[in-house]
Amino acid sequence: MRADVGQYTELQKLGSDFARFMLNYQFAIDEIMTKINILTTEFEHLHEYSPIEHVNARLKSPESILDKAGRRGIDMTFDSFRDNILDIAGVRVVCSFISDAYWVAKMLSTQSDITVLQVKDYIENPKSNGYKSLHLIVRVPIFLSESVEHMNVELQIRTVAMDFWASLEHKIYYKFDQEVPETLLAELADAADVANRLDAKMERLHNEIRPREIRPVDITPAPPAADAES
Ligand code: 0O2
Repeated sequence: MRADVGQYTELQKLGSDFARFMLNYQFAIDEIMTKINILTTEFEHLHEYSPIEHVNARLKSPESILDKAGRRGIDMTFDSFRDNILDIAGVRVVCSFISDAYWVAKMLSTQSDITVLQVKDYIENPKSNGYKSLHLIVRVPIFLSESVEHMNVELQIRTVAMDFWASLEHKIYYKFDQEVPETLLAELADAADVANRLDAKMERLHNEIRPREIRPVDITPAPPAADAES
């Protein structure tokens, strides 16, 4: 095979542009992680327990971004990826209790530098397969040497039981390539019900020592700004 030096140089440039594009999303994740760490540490100090079991962050791979853009008919430009693919940076917060999940959402979304663009409350309104989680798309500023960029981050906030169910369901869908047998779907629906009852029971027990109400988030997403970057 003969190497085409022109193509090779273009690929190198594309790789380098992609790396620069992704770097800003990594900074946005870093900002959100710092906010979560501060909230958790303060909460632990005040209440002597942690509302958060664990936090994961991930950057969508360039392959997944191109794949999603292709599936959704999104223009193959960085501007278009930024405007239309809102989960390039993702942070998943796994909480002990449902009330904690809403607390985390509220504490983050009311910070003055955060703009909430979208809220999907699959805890209040689970998906038909049983999936539960609270999803927020937030915009956070990152301060660079010569500019301030506003980056979108997808937050998924849920309980341990919801997370356990979602990761198993994801593995099953992956294994069966989306064609999951009916019996397994029924078992998954049943498992979702068990997980819900566990969450409700744990919340009740926890309330015995620390009474709290489950208050779903009351967040109105900001209207899209005509000149803002997405
Ligand atoms: P991945 O690989 O996990 O990132 P969007 O994709 O955000 O443009 P969508 O799908 O309407 O639009 O957003 P939604 O409903 O907020 O879901 C976003 C993410 O939530 C998904 O990302 C999954 O991670 C998770 N999710 C949503 N529904 C389910 C579900 O039924 N089961 C499981 N296990 N996870 C779910 P992606 O992009 O699908 O994949």
